[in-house]
Amino acid sequence: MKKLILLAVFALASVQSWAADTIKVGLLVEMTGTFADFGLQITNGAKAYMKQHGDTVAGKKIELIIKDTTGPAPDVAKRLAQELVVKDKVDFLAGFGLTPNALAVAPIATEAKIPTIIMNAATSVITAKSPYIVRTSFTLAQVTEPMAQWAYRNGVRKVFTVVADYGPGHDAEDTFKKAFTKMGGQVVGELRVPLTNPEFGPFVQRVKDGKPEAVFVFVPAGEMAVGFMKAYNERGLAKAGIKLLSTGDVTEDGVIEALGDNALGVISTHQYSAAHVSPENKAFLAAYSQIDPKTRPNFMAVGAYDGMAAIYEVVRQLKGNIDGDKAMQVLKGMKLLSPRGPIQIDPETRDIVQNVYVREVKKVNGKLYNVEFETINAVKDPGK
Ligand code: VNL
Repeated sequence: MKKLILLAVFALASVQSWAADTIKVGLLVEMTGTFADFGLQITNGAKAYMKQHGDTVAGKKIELIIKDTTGPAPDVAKRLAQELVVKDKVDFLAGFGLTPNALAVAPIATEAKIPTIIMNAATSVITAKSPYIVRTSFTLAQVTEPMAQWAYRNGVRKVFTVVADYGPGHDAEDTFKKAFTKMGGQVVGELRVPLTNPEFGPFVQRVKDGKPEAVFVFVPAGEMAVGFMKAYNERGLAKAGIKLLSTGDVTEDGVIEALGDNALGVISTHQYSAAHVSPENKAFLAAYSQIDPKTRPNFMAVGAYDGMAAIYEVVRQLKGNIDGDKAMQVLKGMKLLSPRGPIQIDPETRDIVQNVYVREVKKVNGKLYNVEFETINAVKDPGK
């Protein structure tokens, strides 16, 4: 009975938004706590797109409704998503810095038939949890496989892996091991660190004691990346000859200056660097700095910018009349020219297909950047 009432409310919600002259996008993001930088990057990226392209599409005003999930808090994310659907009658759900929040909202997307754009969360399974989910960010498997292959091709044979102990970390760990051992490499140790408040010192010491040639790391962007880098330096791993290989989350543009010169030479694989040279990236950086001149945009801002581009295209093609199923038809197979390069939504999996770049941390005009030096074109999520 409760479910029937809920369905009736959802049906009413979609009828009302049909007639309204505003398209509402509910952004569920981490605006406070340890992961507050994610919410800032995602909202800035979305606003940058709107600044650059105006806030009216097909005669309808695009409105962002921003809600704070406060961190990895699936119950909060779920309640806020329900409110956005039932009370605010949003046409789209979007945002999601963190995997647990995206997973919690998948059943609501399905039940209410709300197209839901994952702008960051990067565990492979997320898009399989609802036919109304698409992803404009990346998956850990997608960026990790090229790292394992690059390492082997460049002579690395013994690697220790360190990952955050939750969905994306498990994907990174599995993918690295599979790809690296398939080529003939060896994973000599695996560690999982807690997602909140990890004390990296003892973990990093165990890596050092394992005497690998390199350590492969995924921890979420932001404070955790800074914490890992600090322990890596303090425990003298570089001096012991243990190379640092990571996904771009660790050396992301938002924190790279805070990592300091110790980060010079770190090799990573990822989909976006602020140093990417293209007219699209130049325009993006200019739009972003109009929204927030004090921060450098990272991959999350780009995921949000492209997510808004996808939403604008849906509104345009459906002439402002948003229907969940029709919206999904437009999203499947959509191609966009992103600040990171060409991207496409795989029509089968609704996940992103994109270039993955191998980069090295270098100084460019006195500032630290991930300088791309190799491109692997049109990579699909190998986790599917
Ligand atoms: C996730 C993936 C979070 C990659 C991250 O930090 C990240 C996630 C914000 O899926 O939870 O860098």
